[in-house]
Amino acid sequence: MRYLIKMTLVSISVLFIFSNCSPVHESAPADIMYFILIDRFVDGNPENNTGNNPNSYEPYDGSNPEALKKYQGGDLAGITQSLDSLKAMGISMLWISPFIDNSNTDYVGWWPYHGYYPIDFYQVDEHFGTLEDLKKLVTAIHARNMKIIFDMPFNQTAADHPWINDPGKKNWFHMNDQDQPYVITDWQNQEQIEWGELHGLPDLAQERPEVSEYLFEVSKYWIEETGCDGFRLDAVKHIPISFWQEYTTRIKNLAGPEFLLLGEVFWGESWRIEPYQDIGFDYLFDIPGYYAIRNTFNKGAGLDDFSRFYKLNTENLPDISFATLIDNHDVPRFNVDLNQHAWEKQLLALGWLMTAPGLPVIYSGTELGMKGYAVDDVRGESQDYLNRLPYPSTLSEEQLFYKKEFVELTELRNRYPAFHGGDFHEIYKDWSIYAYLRDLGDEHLLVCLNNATTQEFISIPLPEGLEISELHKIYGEAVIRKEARELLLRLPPNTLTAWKYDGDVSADLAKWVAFTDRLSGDYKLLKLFYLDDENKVDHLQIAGDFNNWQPRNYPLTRGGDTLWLDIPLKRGRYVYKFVVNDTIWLADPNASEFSDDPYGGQNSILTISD
Ligand SMILES: [Ca+2]
Ligand SMILES: [Ca+2]
Ligand SMILES: [Ca+2]
Repeated sequence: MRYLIKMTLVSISVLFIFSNCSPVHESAPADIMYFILIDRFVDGNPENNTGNNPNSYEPYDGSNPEALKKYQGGDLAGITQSLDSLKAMGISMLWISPFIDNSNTDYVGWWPYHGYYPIDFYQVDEHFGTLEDLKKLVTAIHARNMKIIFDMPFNQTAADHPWINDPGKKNWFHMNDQDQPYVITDWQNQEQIEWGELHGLPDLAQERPEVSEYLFEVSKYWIEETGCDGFRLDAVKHIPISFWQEYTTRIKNLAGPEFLLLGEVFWGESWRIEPYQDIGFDYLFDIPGYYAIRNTFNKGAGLDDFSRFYKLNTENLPDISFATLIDNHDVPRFNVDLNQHAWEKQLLALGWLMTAPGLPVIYSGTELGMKGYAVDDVRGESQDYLNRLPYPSTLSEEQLFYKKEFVELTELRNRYPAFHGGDFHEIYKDWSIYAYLRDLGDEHLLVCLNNATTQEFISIPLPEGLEISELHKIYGEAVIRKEARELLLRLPPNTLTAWKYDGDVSADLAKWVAFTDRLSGDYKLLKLFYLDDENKVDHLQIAGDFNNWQPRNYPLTRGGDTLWLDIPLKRGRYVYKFVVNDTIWLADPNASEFSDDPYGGQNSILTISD
């Protein structure tokens, strides 16, 4: 029933868009990228499903999770068949998982259906099709005015790559003095990260000219054979920066400045990404932003912490264009652990992605609300394969509804260039509500999102330098009224609303605004205490996933040798640490639960239920 009501409201707002149609902009709409794990998408040719090993294929029927370690039949022909429906979804660019020929055997029980165990860099894997299928796909993409980028795994090879036993290729791999592979034991040590084996796979020595030359020739081959539009480069942080500097220059010289290079530097901290910002990539994935989005819209971190995070990210990484994401095939899907409001929260996170700067990258299945699974939850094994379920061959009514809601967001982004290329200004933030402007030329947009599970009423004072006369709703369900220098809003729970307005934004309008300490109806105040019996604490803060691990001050009172902190939190399960005197990070000894942190220490866990 809820669906029907919501659909009616949406169709009214769609009519509203057309009746207030904005002038058509000259600039082409920016891209929305869609990521396809080839094997898990559409099976366009069942004849290639077993490849050259019948054991490699076992269809998943919902009750045999072991089958997900094998191939599921998706292929290049299946993608070609799906292009019209992808285009209709507002997608303009595809990133496909590696099609390069993979090992023909399993690796400790796992078949290389994901494409990251290359055995022949010059062949198409037999499960995915042929070179002809690949060329057909690129032609069909370009015929629809779409683009496609290929995933290039250059860090490692399959464990049974023929070079392993080739004496002439001995030094193509990283080996230590004892002729043994390096193992990554210290994730703070960049040399280990670059030279150590990932998942125990042979690690290519890209600093050797013959290896870098080979990888360049491979790239050149695929560009010249297919006319693809770019590469997504895998495991960038595991390959020396010197390689990337030369590689990106040579590829741009070969394929032209428009050839897109998207790098995967999988670090959650912006300072770790900083060294990669000026080495020739057009885009890097916004992994820090991924964590902030997840902590905020899935776990209930405050929007002030979200904003503090983005400010830091923007300031630390001024030269990066980000490819933004809410999840991908390497992490649990966004909605993992979200039982209540799972789709609403996911749509809200996607609403942020579609109205914020960056190149949105959507993991296939996101538009259907495909369910995510937590690490180690189900079988005590990697979560990977459970977050890589096959794309449904027929869509349920619920999935069709989700897809329709998703498409409303892509249409919103595609219709208004300011969402992609406009200036960003906050105008309001409290614990649950975030309002911001996107401004490009004479296109002025206002977005307000409510991350509370409760309906909220707020008033936003208009900052100096912002003039708003008329507001026209272009997306969502909130109600707005302008009175003198104030906007009055009623915001439904878990929603984002956008307006186009007539008015003016002065060139010196501040990018960030002060935090309004206003709690939505779904917050609770939690008291945590810290025993300071030696009276050594001058400054006590907390950092956790509820504030994106940015240490934050909370109201603090002292009673004898005990310090009490008042922390507003929503229902959920959180991981945190005390930060004492700005430098010492400690688990809360009074927590009832703990987990390991990535640095050999412990985090505390707290759970807030109803
Ligand atoms: Ca197939
Ligand atoms: Ca193969
Ligand atoms: Ca490496």
